[in-house]
Formats: sequence, structure tokens, C-alpha cells
Amino acid sequence: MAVRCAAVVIFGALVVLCALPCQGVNASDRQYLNEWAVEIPGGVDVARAIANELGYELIRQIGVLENHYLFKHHSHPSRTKRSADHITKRLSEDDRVSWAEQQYEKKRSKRAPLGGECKDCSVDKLFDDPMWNQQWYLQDTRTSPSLPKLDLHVIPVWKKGITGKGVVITVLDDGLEWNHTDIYPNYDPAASYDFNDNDPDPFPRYDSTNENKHGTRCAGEIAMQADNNKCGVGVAYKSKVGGIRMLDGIVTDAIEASSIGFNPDHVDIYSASWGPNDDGKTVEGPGRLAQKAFEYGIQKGRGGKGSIFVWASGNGGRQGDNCDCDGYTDSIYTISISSASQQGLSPWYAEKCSSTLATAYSSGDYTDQRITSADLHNECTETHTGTSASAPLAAGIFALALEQNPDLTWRDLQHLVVWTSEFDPLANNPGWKRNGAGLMVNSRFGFGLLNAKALVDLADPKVWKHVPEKKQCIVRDDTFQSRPLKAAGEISIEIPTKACAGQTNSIESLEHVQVEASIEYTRRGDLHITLTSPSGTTTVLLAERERDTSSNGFRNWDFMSVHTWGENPTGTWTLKITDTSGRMENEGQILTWKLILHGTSEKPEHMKKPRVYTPYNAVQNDRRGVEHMEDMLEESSVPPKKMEKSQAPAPVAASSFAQAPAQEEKPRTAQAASTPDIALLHLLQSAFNRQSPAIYPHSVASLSQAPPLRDRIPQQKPYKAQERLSPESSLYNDYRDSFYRDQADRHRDERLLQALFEILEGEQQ
Ligand SMILES: *[C@@H]1O[C@H](CO)[C@@H](O)[C@H](O)[C@H]1NC(C)=O
Ligand SMILES: [Ca+2]
Ligand SMILES: [Ca+2]
Repeated sequence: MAVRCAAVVIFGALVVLCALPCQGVNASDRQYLNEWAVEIPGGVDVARAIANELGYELIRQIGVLENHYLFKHHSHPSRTKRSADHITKRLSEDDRVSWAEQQYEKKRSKRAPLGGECKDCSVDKLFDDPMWNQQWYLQDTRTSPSLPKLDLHVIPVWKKGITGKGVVITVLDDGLEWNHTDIYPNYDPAASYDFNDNDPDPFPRYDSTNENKHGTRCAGEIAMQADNNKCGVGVAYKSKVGGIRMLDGIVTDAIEASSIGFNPDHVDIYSASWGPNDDGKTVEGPGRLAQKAFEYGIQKGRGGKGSIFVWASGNGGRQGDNCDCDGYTDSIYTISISSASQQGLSPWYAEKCSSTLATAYSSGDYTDQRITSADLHNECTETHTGTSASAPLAAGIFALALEQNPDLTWRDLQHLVVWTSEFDPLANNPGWKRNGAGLMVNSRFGFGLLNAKALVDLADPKVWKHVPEKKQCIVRDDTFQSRPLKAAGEISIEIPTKACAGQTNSIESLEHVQVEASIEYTRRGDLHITLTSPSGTTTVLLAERERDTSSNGFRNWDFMSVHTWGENPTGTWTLKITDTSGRMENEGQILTWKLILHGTSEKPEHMKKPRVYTPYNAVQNDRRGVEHMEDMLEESSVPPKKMEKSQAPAPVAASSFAQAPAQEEKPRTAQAASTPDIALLHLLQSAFNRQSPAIYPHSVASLSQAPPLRDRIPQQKPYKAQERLSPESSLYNDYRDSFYRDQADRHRDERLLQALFEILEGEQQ
């Protein structure tokens, strides 16, 4: 690596330093700071006293290390070539101090700040893990204060000493490489099983394409070790994690039920980053056994407090899918988690629906950073993607909440998520509305971005009062006769209700609402269903799905919404069904419906005062600098591209985090001389013409031995290609269909995109 000089602003003073190759650094090259790390068993009060006596400022506790403090000396120069041994000696000889050491700069490759003092930017080096600095969703890695501040506010929780201790999470997936050195110390065999092979060992099946990396990646996000100089840091890095291997084989209702119900007195949280195909035309929910397993977990799990089920909301956005048609995310028992990109936007793969409860960060556009985790073969990855990556982050945050308060019930936790998730960092997206209880909600994000600190603080047993007993009130009309539906028509059903007033199951304050309906229709994907509450909140229960041409309709399907959470349900509800497709041949009928109100007879304690929204990351709202940078970046490094009318270009401010796009075009082979997008189309075309199994990712990839072409093909190409492939392109549709048909793809990472990518790789060989 070449020696590079960089101007860095530290504590307001401009210092020019040269980053030397690390292997050349020895003690004489060190730059000593006027800071000392001190271990003081007596705690913070003693630390403050010592600092006062000896002329230091007490800066803070060091990370999560109890009784370790950072001191700054008032009169010592801020940077010196020589260590101040006499000062260190004075400290360490104080008998209240058990250890002290002067801090010196560790040479790390730095990103040159873009100017301006960066007081709020992360200068903490909490952990030595090599990928910790990439974990932008856990710490503030901004290089400039003008960028939006990110992160899920986990560090303040860790600083309280809460790291997931005593909480058990299992990842329902394709296996867990439990001897991975960044996972092994947290591995819990009692939370693990292999339902594909029916034995207790969930170790994944290795193959040439590393198909079964998904579970290990999800588990790593939760429980990677901290400060072990390996990969990154898990959200709940002291929690216990297990793996249920159940996706690597034929998945049955029994396998799902066994997984969902595995050891529920031991496992606290089940994290599932899979579901029915996100192909835009599937309607599928848990079978009888899986449904029973959910119910058992809710009633009996965690000693009766209820198992916590965390579900990835789905990756079918580009397939026109929406999570209304996924009975797992749609269940009242699951906490369904969607994604936001580094730019605070809804990513291209995200699905919309009224059952999503909250959001965590994940991948976005190709310039956005992705998620760091452990990977197969004891490796690490910084490219975990999709809603698959969001759900485990949420599961990790919930583990922190359960350490803070192990008595939380499954409903307490849902209430906590509703009440503390943040609208502010996602405010730049369309679709926000304020419901009748004053809560901001959006079908892309639920109640917003998780805020670990707010969640854990509110969960504190000193603060939190359990929510009252759950009640259920079913509203139906026994005189209802089926009503015809047709194209360009609208059916409107008024549902007046007293919400079981005067009965023991009366409902004052709503939680979930379900509309259970049976509907026949010639083209299911053209139906649009909304529900309007007495408070005037209109929720889309079902949005159109272009690719869903099925004539099967819905049979006793539960459409679920959380959007009226906290509202009083008394009054008249309106259910509307429309079809604006213009396909005049469409017809059908609604056969039955019932409205199921879930909630409590009295308002939960925490809801007696209105929710107050504060800026989540205050500096984020100062976007002046950001806009300026967007302009610059747009001019300098983003090549002009044609945009669909309605698709505004995503702001690229955050792209300075990632590699700058599109500047390093690697030499390509002759056939790829046209644009990569067209080339990919040609590749797909020829692949289809051959009708060979080569169109499937496995076989293509198995042809391609190392070296990894992945490194040689810029990541943005497949993304760009995919952007170019319009959802209406029959070529793409056919490919997509064959992709889902060949192997039901239940993972919720960017697997379809990866498959396209691998075709490109294969052809380039
Ligand atoms: C984990 O186990 C596998 C299979 O036994 C083995 O190949 C691998 O080397 C082990 N990894 C580590 C880090 O021990
Ligand atoms: Ca680690
Ligand atoms: Ca879906």
C-alpha cells in the first residue's frame, strides 16, 4: 500500500499525518495522545474524584467495559512522539487504580473527512474486530457531519452493560456453521436441531456455490463475538444462538411446525428470514401444524410469556409482490420486519403491507453499504442483503430488550416496538400517515426504524407496566349475502360495531385487526381491498399484484393490519373492494367476511399519554450539506442515466461510504463490449434458447471454478442490469418463473439478483 497523506481534523486542530503501512510501525513511530485508559474498580464516582485530584477530565467509560474509563490530561500536549511515563506511573501507583495506559494512535486506514469538524462522528474504537468499522448500522461511521446520521442506537444499550446475556435466539434457516470462530462461544446446542436430516447437529451442507450460507449469516448478525479480532460484532454479542436447519430440503408443514415450536421453554426468540416465494403470485400461509406451533409458542413458550417470532417481510418488491399475501408475516404472532437502506429509503426489493410492524437497516442500491456478518468456511462477509438481513438485527435488538426485562410478554414486546420505532429517519419516503392514536405508520415500514435504546429504556421493569389482558371481539353480519364483484366496480361494506362493549371482551384500545374473508375472482391480482376505521384511518389490506393471474381467490384468508394500533374501534368500519385494472372480463364475489378486533379493554399504561416524536438522529435533519454533496457526486461520478418518469434518482449522498460507482470499468471480453445490461439480456436470451440447466444458478456456478469472478465484475453491473430488466419484460419474467419453479426460493436475501450475477460470471468464463 502506498504511503498516503491526509488532512485530518482532530479536536478542532488541523493535523497533517501520514498513514504508514502498518507493518512498518514500531513503538518509535507512535503518536501518543493526552489520553489515558484507566481501570478503577471503585466505579465512576471514584474515577471522577481521581480525575479532579490529578488534573484530568473524565471523558467516558470505555465501551462496554465496566470500571474502565478514558481520562484526558489537562496540561499534557495532545500529540507527542514520546510516551509520558511519569504521568502513567503517577496514575498506576494510585491505589484506587488497578491499571493505566497512555493511549496512542493505531494506524488504521482512514477515510479522509470531507471537511468540517466532526464532533458527533464516531471516533470510538470500541472493538478490534476488523469489520467493526463497516457496521454503519450499529455505530456512526460518518466521515462528515453533513451526512445523515445512521445507526440503530445499539451502542448506548451496550454501554449500559446490556448485550443479550441470558437470552436464547434460534435462527430457522438452512443450517448454522456453529464452529465458526466468531459464533462458537455463543453457540447453543439446546437451541439447535437439524429437521432436514433429523439429527441434533444443524451444521450446513457445503456445496460448490455455498448455497447454504444464509443461516450462518443471519446468526452472525445476532451473535458474532465482540473484540475477538474476527469479522464484526453481533447486535446481541453475549446472547446464545442456535440454528434450526430446515430450509435445505423439502419443507413441509411438519418441518415448519417442528422448527417454530422447537424447545420453546429454552428458546426465547425465533428469527426467520424466509417465507413463501416472493414471486408476486403466491398466496400462502402457515399450514395447520405450523399455525398450532405458533399458537403453542405464544401460549406456552417462555414459561407462558410467549415465544418471540421475528419474520423478514419479504423481498418481492421488484416482482410486484406484497406481504399481504404471506401468511407468516401477516400473522398476529410474528413481528414482521422490513428494510431501509443506508440512505433511509425503502429499497427496491421491499414489499408493502399493513402487517409490517417495524424496520431495520439492510442493503439498498448498489452504492449502498450492506450488512456485515459471519460467513461459511469460517469467513466473514460484508454483503449480506435483503429483508433477510433486517430480521436478525431486529431479533438481536429484542434480545437486548429481554435481557433488560425478561418478564416481557410477546405482546409487551410488540407494544414496545410500536411505541419506540422511529418515523423521523424514514420521513423522506411516501406513504406516512398518522393514525387515530397519533402514531405514524407506513405500509413500507410499519411504525418505523427500530430504536434499540428507546426500546430497551422503555422495557426497563422500573418503567414498563405489562399491557392488560388480551381481548378479542369478532364482528360479523349473519345476514350477509354474497355480493358480486366486477371490473371497474366497487363494493363497500359498512361494519358498525360497539366493539363488544358491556361484555368481558370489550375493546377500548386496538392492537391487530384482521379481516377474514372468502373471495372468488377471475384474476386475483387485480383486487384492491381497503379498510377504514371509525377514526378515519384507511389501510390497504391488499394491493394489486400484476403477476398474480390466479383464479383461486382467497379462502378464509386473514388480512391483517397493525395500522389502527391504539385506536378505539367503536363506530363504523368500511371495507372496500375495487378493481381498477380495466380488464372488463374480470368478475367474482365476496362470499363471507368477519372483522376480528384484537386489543385490550383498557388503555395500556404507556399509552395514556400521547406518543411524542422526537428527531431520532437530530443532526439528520440538517440536510443542507447533504444536498450540496448530492449535487457534487451526481456531477462527478455518476454517469448520466435514463430514468423512468416516475422513478426519481435515489440520492447518492451516502455513496461516499462505499466504493465510488462506475469509475473502474475492468477490461471485458469481446462479447460483452456492449453495455452490461444489454449483454446480460443477451446472456439470458442465449441461456433460455439452450434450454439447458445452465440457466439455473447452481449449475452455472458449478462450472465456474475459482478464481472468484465476483471480484472482477463490478457489483453495480448486475444491479444496473436488473434495473434495466423491466418487470414487464417477458424474458425476465420467464427467467424469474423458472428461477422460482426450479427451487422454491424461500430465502429473503437478494438471491434472484445473485442468480443473474452468476449467469453473468458463468458466461464471462
Ligand atoms: C468446522 O467443522 C467443519 C466440518 O467438520 C470443518 O471442516 C472446519 O474446519 C471446522 N471449522 C473450524 C473453524 O474449526
Ligand atoms: Ca467478532
Ligand atoms: Ca412476499
